This record gives sequence, structure tokens and C-alpha cells, in this order.
Amino acid sequence: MTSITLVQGDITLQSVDAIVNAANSTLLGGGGVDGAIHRRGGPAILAECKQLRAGRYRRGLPVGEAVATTAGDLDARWVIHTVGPVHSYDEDRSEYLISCYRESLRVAEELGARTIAFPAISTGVYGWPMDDGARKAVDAVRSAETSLTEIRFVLFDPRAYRAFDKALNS
Ligand code: AR6
Repeated sequence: MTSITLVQGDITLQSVDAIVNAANSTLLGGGGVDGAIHRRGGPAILAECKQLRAGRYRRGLPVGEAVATTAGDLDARWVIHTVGPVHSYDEDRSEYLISCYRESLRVAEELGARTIAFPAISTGVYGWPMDDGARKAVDAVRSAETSLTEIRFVLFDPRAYRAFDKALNS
């Protein structure tokens, strides 16, 4: 039985097996969740990201895919980096957003994680409208087949929390 839970707060302070990072294709850090994870997690995360860039992800991590590294100093075993789509009103990129959640769950499961924390992927710098981002996130994890025991969404502010609460309870 998988429980889907909501927390308002900072994802870098969560104690879970895997923390998902809303990264970009370079895997070399940025602002928002990405910046916070690298700041609090320390240099070990970036060092492993650089190795990935030198190897399998020479061209960068494609949008909608996910890859794990150490969690460094965070209270987790892994950080799973995924690249959300930039929102566009000209093109429906929902499949990529859904894929971020699904692929992160798949990677987590492969690693043997039991608990995972997600931020609201793409709803910051990448401009995805919060209500729709929340619905897509909840639908993606609800319909995924997984043996994880807890899937936690960690929402930074009350508005994001309300959007996810509505999506989960409607
Ligand atoms: N804990 C939980 N949620 C957070 C935190 C935090 N510490 N910080 C921000 N949020 P964003 P994106 C929320 O911009 O839209 C980076 O530069 C935030 O309020 O982090 O996928 C990357 O390197 C928002 O609701 O990710 C990429 O270039 C949500 O997390 C780009 O931003 C996602 O915001 C990715 O953009």
C-alpha cells in the first residue's frame, strides 16, 4: 500500500530514502530546488553529476528522464535528478511532466527506496501553472505501479500546498 502525503516546507529538510531534484539538463545546478539541494547536500552531489556529464549524459539529461546520485549531506540515501519541461501555451508538454514523476519512481524503485519526496516539478522557473502541475503530479503518481510505501509531495508555500491538496482530495 502506497500512501501519498503532502507537506508544506523545504524539500532539503526531509528524511526519506530519495529526494527528487527539479534539475536542468546540464545537471550542474541552478536556482530553486536545485540550488537548495546542492547548497545543503554539499559538493559530493555536484561531483557525481559531473561524472554523469562526462559519461552517460555527455549531452545532458533529457527532459522527462531521471538519474540518481548520492544525497551527500542530506538526510536521504539518494537524490534523483529529473528535468521538467518548460511550460508552453503553444505546445502541450504534459507527457514530459508526467514522465518526470514516473521515471523518478522507476529509478527509486530500482534502487530499493521505500520513501520518496517530490517537489512541484516545473512550477517555478519553468513556469508551469500550479493547479495544472499539481493535477498532473498527483495523477502521475496515483496511476504508477510502485511498491514504495510513501510518496511525499513537499510544497514550498501555502498556495502550492492548497493546489496539491485540492488535486489529491477531489
Ligand atoms: N523545497 C521545496 N520546494 C521548493 C524549494 C525547496 N527548497 N525551493 C523552491 N521550491 P524550481 P522548475 C518550489 O524553480 O520550475 C532551476 O534553476 C518552487 O516554489 O525549483 O522545475 C533548475 O536548475 C516551485 O513551486 O524548478 C532548472 O534550471 C517548485 O519548487 C529550473 O530551475 C519548482 O521550482 C527548473 O525549474
